Amino acid sequence: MEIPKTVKTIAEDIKTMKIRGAGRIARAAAQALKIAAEESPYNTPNEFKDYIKQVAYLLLHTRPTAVSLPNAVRYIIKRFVKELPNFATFNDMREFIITTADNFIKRSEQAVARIGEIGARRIRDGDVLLTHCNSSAAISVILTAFRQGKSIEVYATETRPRFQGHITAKTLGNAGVPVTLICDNAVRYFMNEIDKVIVGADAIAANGAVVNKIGTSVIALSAHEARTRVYVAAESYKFSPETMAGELIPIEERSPSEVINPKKLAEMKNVKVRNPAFDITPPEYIDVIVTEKGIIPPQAAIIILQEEFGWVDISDLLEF
Ligand code: RI2
Repeated sequence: MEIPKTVKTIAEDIKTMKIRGAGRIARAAAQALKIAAEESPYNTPNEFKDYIKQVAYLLLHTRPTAVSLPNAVRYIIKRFVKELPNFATFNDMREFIITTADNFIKRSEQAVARIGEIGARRIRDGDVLLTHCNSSAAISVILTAFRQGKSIEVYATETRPRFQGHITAKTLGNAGVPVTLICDNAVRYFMNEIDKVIVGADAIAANGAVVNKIGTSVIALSAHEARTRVYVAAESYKFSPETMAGELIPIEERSPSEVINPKKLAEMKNVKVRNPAFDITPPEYIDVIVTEKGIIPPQAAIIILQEEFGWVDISDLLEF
């Protein structure tokens, strides 16, 4: 079926990480469904239904790990499918997708702001924080605490291979927060100076394990050894319903060219490159997860999942 170029561009931008960050990816997917509805080349209910499903499929196959992406698509499609018998005209269908996508985007933005408010309560005046990669949720906590007048300092890892830590350092620095940019491998060297580690999440499993940017698990391990607390800031749509039914969260492996120049690699004999984008931090190394619904210990992840999705029928989830 024909899919508008604007929609395909969003899918491509997610794939190439022009649009990145689990929350932003989710909002971009919702936006893409909205645009797809607005620019639909099909105007009969049956065609439109199949077309929307195809757009959903395209979006779902852009990046595999961030659960926020399928959860955003599901939020819209599930409601759409449930409402199908009640649509009188094609226009009703189109309007429904547009409104539901807008609702998701609004809900997502509000969640990030709320996480900031809730998480900032756990930050004390004088705290030295460490963050990894570039998480809007973690930044929301840090900036809210800072704007409340708490004197804080942040260590930001550069986050090889894509250096998203530079974005974090710039954002926080521009807001007036004192930032120290460090190499990823300097984390243990500085850990004893850190009061709290605060990171985001791409996905959270039913047992409270957190999937986040590669390197997070070694930071959490180092924090655990130094008895430094680890906070994860994540919206409820980052929790993976599939994991309630025993599915594993796939870990994206990206191109070797992000790690080393292909020409340089070609000069090396018997060398291959692996480039996993994420790793898994077990719940034992996480103190709390800050969600927009409140703060939970990682072991309570199942409660958030049940509130969001009820008991999961895996065949239902895999439909898209
Ligand atoms: P927010 C990012 O993934 C990072 O791993 C970050 O911690 C996580 O998404 C959550 O980001 P990537 O897209 O949703 O850079 O909190 O691979 O912004």
